[in-house]
Amino acid sequence: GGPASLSRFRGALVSAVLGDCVGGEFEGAEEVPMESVLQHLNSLDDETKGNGILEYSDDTAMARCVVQSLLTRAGFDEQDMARRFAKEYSASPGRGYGSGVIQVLKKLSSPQLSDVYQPARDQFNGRGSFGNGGAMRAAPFALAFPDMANVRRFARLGAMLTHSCSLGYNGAVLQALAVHLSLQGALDLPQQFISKLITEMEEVEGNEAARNDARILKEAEKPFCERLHRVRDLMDRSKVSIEEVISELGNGIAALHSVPTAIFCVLHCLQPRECLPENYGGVERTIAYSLALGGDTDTIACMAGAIAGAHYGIEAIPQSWIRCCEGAEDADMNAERLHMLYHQS
Ligand code: 8NA
Ligand code: MG
Ligand code: MG
Repeated sequence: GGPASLSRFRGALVSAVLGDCVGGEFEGAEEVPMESVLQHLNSLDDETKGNGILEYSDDTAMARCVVQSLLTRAGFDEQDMARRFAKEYSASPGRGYGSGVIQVLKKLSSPQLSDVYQPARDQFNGRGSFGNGGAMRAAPFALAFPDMANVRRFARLGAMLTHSCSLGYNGAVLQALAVHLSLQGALDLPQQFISKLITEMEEVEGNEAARNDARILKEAEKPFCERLHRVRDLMDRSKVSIEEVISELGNGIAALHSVPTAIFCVLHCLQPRECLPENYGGVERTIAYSLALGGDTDTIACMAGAIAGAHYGIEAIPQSWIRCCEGAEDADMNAERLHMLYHQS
């Protein structure tokens, strides 16, 4: 489809859920042989097995809150979104939330709370979380706001409800911007895609708060920009090993060690790869490759899935995968509603 077509919206939201659901199998694993990944993915096609459904985790649980809030309020409402996060957590606390963010979610359910951003600010001795929990649920912001400045602004605020460290919320901004650009068809020109992201992040990271956090954590002056330059170096190379990707970009629970990685997975899988089955389309390649990196597989596959799905569209997703992932059908319906909201504004 053309820029911002319904197919791209559906592809983005559904692929994010698939990445989360199929990625759960390997979350936290240090090494994941591609053989195991393909075996896991093949079992999804095998309907005779009656594998039952793969459940979604915190990534999708929180993204669903973001979607419902944006749709119900027809825009960003921090009180409403915070309330939905808290309610979702108390209804289903066993979705695999990060150990720190649970405290925030409990505090957000207090009726006495006057500033919904305060619990996040209190995390980690006042430094705030740099986990990828803000970024993992950032895609819907790109599907609600056509204007890039709004995507930036609301993705940041939405993440700050749980992640007040700039290395956390700027990861969410980067993820939302990647989905935004992909939705416009920007991945047709991968070099320009990465250049645009770097240009945007130069501005996003060019303030005192970001510089300060980076200094305290002994990171580069503009940590996400530095990582995006590494992504560009890796994508220029003809052969890159999984080990190199992990050592250059990371596969961990910090946004800095997972959002640029997810972006790389998408770029690397724009073309067929030797290690991946020939009959795989782009979304399948991207998700399979993300899982093979190990580490925070559900979250990296979820983020890469959103970006890839916005590029390839819903047609690139196997029906058999949709059928066995909890929440995939819901995501498809919500994508249609977001598409309407996006084109109204
Ligand atoms: P979070 O805000 O609790 O952050 C995740 C973790 O990162 C924390 O528990 C800390 O260990 C560490 N961390 C974050 N900020 C700081 C800081 N300023 N100083 C020191 N340590 C810090 O949770 P989240 O919502 O960001 O979740 C991130 C990931 O963890 C998600 O992928 C989620 O699924 C979860 N998770 C990951 C695994 C895994 O093995 N990869 C397993 C279960 C849950
Ligand atoms: Mg998860
Ligand atoms: Mg995870």
